Amino acid sequence: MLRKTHRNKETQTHKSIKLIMKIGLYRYNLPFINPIKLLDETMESRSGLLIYKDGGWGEICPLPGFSYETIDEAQDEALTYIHHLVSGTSYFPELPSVQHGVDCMNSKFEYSQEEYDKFPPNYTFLLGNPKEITYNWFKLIDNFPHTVKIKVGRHSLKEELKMLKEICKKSPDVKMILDANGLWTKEEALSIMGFLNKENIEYIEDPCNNLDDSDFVSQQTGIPIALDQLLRFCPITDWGNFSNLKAVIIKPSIIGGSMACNAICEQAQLFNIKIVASSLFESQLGNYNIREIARKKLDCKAYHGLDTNKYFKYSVFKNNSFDVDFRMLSTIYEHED
Ligand code: OSB
Ligand code: MG
Repeated sequence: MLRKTHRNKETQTHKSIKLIMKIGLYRYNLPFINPIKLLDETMESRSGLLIYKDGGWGEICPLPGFSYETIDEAQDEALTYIHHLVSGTSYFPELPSVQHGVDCMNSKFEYSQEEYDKFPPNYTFLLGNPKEITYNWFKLIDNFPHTVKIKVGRHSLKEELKMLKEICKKSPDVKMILDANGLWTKEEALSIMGFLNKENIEYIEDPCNNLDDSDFVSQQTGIPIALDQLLRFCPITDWGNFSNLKAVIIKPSIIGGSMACNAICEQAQLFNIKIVASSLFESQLGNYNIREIARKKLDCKAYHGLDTNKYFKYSVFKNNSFDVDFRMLSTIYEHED
């Protein structure tokens, strides 16, 4: 009886919000199942903003350590954007995360399970220390994924090499995407690569913290590299100078709106470089939006690495649906015509 009353109340609130709302800005804070350490900081949860207008949803969620802007700066600019919209003047956002969120909102993507299932992530993403990663890989023994992305450069060379060798031994055909986030020196990268079969390595994302050392690693080993955080230090006109640049990683939350993403995409196609649309631990809604960008706008139908939803304890979508769950959001701004 109690449950029923509660459920009724819930749908009512949801309906009334949906009917009157035209423009809204909301904040979420989603805890991870286990704390996540990407660089120095350990993250217990992910905070971001959802922006809504007339049936379209966008997400604005700079990530500390990776984005230049903070979430508070992004929120300020999102509010500036909204105030212009409400007063009928135009404003083009400057911050990449805001550009991206506004672009998605205006694209009015449709969310459905059927579409979602047609376009699963191209690689399995594994996080954790070398023991956890090895263990989690072994758990997939029934049907090892073809490609796995693994963070490296975080633990001792010995432990990481052991992990990579064990993974290759268990699944000799595996293709590994190694993401060092610039944490290896070129000597470290060379020494660990010397023990691996290069057939098992799809590419290394940002092996070292600068373009020259990263290029040196691929030159010496014949192993391709991909540019992710290093992309911003590399003018598009220099892409041809690399000895083996296989992919550029597009994180729209960092690169910005569709204009910036499309420019990179066009150039990549010219150079025959793979484009990988990738996540910044957006919420499930932001993750879906990036899939839609990859599928519909960047024309990189085959490539996207967005296997990050599994690390979240809760979703901004209601159970088994793609309806936004307003109970997960706090309202920053709402406006009705
Ligand atoms: O360097 O690719 C990265 C997540 C947050 C910040 C930076 C990175 C990542 C990932 C996510 O690796 C996995 C992916 O989408 O490839
Ligand atoms: Mg990366």
